[in-house]
Amino acid sequence: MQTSNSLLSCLPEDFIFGVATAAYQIEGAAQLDGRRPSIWDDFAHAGGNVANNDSGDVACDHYHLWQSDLDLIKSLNMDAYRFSFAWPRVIPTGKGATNEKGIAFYDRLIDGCLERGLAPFATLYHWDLPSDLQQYGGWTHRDTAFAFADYAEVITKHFGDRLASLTTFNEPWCSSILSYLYGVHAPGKKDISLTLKCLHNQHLGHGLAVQRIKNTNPDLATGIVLNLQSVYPATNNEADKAAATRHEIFHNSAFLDPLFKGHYPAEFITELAHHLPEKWEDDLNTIHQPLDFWGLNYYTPIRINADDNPNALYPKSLAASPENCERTDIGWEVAADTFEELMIKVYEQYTLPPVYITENGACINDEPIDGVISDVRRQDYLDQHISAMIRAHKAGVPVRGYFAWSLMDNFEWAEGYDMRFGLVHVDYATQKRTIKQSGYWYAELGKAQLARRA
Ligand code: GCO
Repeated sequence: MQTSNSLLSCLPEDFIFGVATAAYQIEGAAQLDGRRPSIWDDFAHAGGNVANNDSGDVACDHYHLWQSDLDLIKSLNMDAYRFSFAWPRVIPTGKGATNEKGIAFYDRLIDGCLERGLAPFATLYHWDLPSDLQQYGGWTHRDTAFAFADYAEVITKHFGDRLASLTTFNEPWCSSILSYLYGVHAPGKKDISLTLKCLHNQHLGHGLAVQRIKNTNPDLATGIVLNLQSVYPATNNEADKAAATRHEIFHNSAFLDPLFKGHYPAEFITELAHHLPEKWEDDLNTIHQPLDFWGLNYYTPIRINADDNPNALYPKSLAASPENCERTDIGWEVAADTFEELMIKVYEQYTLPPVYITENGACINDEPIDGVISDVRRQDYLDQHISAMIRAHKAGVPVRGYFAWSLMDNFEWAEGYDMRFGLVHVDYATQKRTIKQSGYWYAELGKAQLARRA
């Protein structure tokens, strides 16, 4: 297997390497300087929803440690830093008045990136909806889409001329299906009708926000980040193959089609249109905005069995648990070829703008031994997946950059702090950061890419 380093010369010299984080997962300072609660504060504080009843109250205390964290990113020879704005820090109630201390924090953070030569790749929504909007139904209520567009305009006016790009949503699949159908993420509902209303209103919010961003700053590169699934039937039997096709329509095409084709998949409409908001058709042109880029977050494939329960909901698919495969410590299968296959397949099926790999990484929970974290399995995962990305690029996929998830261990949503995805270890008792072996390996790759431009 060729390694990333041996394949690096296959990438353009302007290809960028970066690291990614998200506000609620790293900032902490949850009740400080005017920030009001988000649905994730409420979900975590409710108890029983997050491992160990962990929350983002303190997290990695990035709100106070952002300067040394930016120094850390620079020391890893990175070109770019992907972070998210916390809506409840910028517009605490979700609508109306902005919070000057919140604006000031992101002013310092973005200027700090620029001073260190780090391109700021920002996300508007990484799941921390202001709780004040949730009391009106949050994303299941159409008004939230318009509040989101107002928020997008505020961010663009304050920061747009300094950002390398602005992403509307990180993984709307998580903030709709994981949050409203499976109940695993905030606000923890299990209702197909609420799921479809949330999914559609988030699509609408995306389209409205792109219009506002472009009206405010036409030059600001604008896109969306999707966690598409690499779907395979668990067996060769026809029922599993049909279930895999249905699964792909529900979990991938219900996002890709409205965003990039201007309509929902026909089968999705046949099966589920009655759960969409009234007059949903009238929103399709707004949703279908031209984008400068899109982001792909990828970790693991999914293998599908048919769900033959007569009461099963569409898409009537179940995730199989294959035997004898390599897994990370969160239980996700490691199969880098499925990453390459997904990228090639999606560009065969859709007309898409260039893509950034906005998240890829491994949950490996190694702890320091004599101050050293020898996370060889994460290094191997990154090497295999960056190599797979380069092969997809050689096959014609217009990939422009790669962001490792994550800069540092952080609040892993329902898994709390038990699951570690960082290139840098965080001792949460002391907030001490320790670069792991994988971090040093990734830094060497970044250094090699920088050297190609010298
Ligand atoms: C996601 C989120 C990240 C996660 C990471 C590991 O993709 O789910 O963007 O916030 O922490 O992916 O699950």
